[in-house]
Amino acid sequence: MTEIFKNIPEIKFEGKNSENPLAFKYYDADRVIMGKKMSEHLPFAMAWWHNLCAGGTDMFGRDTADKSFGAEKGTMEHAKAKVDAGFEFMKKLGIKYFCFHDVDLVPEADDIKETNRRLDEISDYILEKMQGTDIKCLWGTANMFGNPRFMNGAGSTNSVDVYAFAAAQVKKALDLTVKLGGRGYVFWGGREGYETLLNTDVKFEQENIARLMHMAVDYGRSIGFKGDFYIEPKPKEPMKHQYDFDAATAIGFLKQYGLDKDFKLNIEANHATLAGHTFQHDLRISAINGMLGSIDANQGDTLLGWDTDEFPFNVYEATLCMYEVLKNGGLTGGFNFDSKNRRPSYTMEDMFYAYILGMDTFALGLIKAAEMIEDGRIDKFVEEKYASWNSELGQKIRNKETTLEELFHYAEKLGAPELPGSGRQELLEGVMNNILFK
Ligand code: XLS
Ligand code: CA
Ligand code: CA
Repeated sequence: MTEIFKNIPEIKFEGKNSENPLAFKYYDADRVIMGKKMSEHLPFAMAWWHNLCAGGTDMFGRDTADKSFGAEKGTMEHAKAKVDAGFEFMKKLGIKYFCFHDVDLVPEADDIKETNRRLDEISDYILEKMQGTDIKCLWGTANMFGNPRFMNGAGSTNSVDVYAFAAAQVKKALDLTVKLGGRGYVFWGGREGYETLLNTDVKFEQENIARLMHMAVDYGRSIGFKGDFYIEPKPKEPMKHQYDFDAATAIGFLKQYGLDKDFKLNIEANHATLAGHTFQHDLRISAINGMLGSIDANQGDTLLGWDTDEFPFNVYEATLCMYEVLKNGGLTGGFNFDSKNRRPSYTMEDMFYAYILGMDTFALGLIKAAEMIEDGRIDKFVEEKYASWNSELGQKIRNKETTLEELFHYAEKLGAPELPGSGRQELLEGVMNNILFK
């Protein structure tokens, strides 16, 4: 096998004083943090699409990066070259998982039968590559937003034929996910939404999406898929309004349609901020509902109103993310870098620098989040903040043993409550800084 990333060695941990750009400064796979190896806390995944397919094309210009990997684009040789490149890339970085859309793997043919034949061929090739390695699939998905047929949505489309095509893609993508041993299956509803309510029957569309998801669960379980299904919330882009707006909306939808036992959420940092939330907010909302499943680990630019999918470097955000993940007892999924190099970072070295940055940022976030928990000052404050609820009255309310009238009489007797106590935000932010920079 010819080496593709010729000047890139295996990336090793060298520690924070290293100035070697091709070394980890914080990600030390075997280092134990709170009883678990870093590599177990952080099951990192490579996103097939950004890393192996995307060359930097944007609305104003064509590719800057050459992702041909020595083969002619649009051929099965190219599809295989991407597999070769992907496995070499993951091995050199010590990444154990990948995520894919069906159409990332092979060029889509005019007829679905031919596309599926190509998918069988490439998945056999991927399986071969997986042998003798500990690389696995984190999750698979079907791209139901790129082809023009999905202009009005997939599960939410007005066309029953397009709906059937979407269902066929989901079936095949589930087959592939199971074949490659995937931990999860993602629904990102990129075109499941609307531009104007003047032409949209929202209730009808949402019921049809739910039906598609139910069929996916039934089929998945019938072929032995034991993992989680995920919804990946995103509020907008490409549609003006997407039904899976944020974690809370997606959870409401899953509960409304009886899908909450089989589905969890795949939270993407940049999508949370597009919804006007912090990343931490959507993680917390998912976690308290028992639905924090997996993470797309990128970062947006809040000065821009669109999905920039940048590699994460913000250690504050990564720390608060890992704080939520540790409190959640980890993830059943992992951390997929749904991130892309900036357009001018077009060389092969840049692909490695980007993943090193992302992996180091989350490793540092993990170290610092564990320190925050072990330090205990923040937890202690939160416990004390709610201490009044330990009173007899507090317990009665929590145990659903009070009435409005009883509380009315209690309030009358009291006359006026004392102020509830300082929120100490600045103090706590100082504690976090103190831990981050000590
Ligand atoms: C796009 C989404 C997409 C999903 C998978 O914004 O992040 O990449 O993760 O379809
Ligand atoms: Ca995104
Ligand atoms: Ca994503």
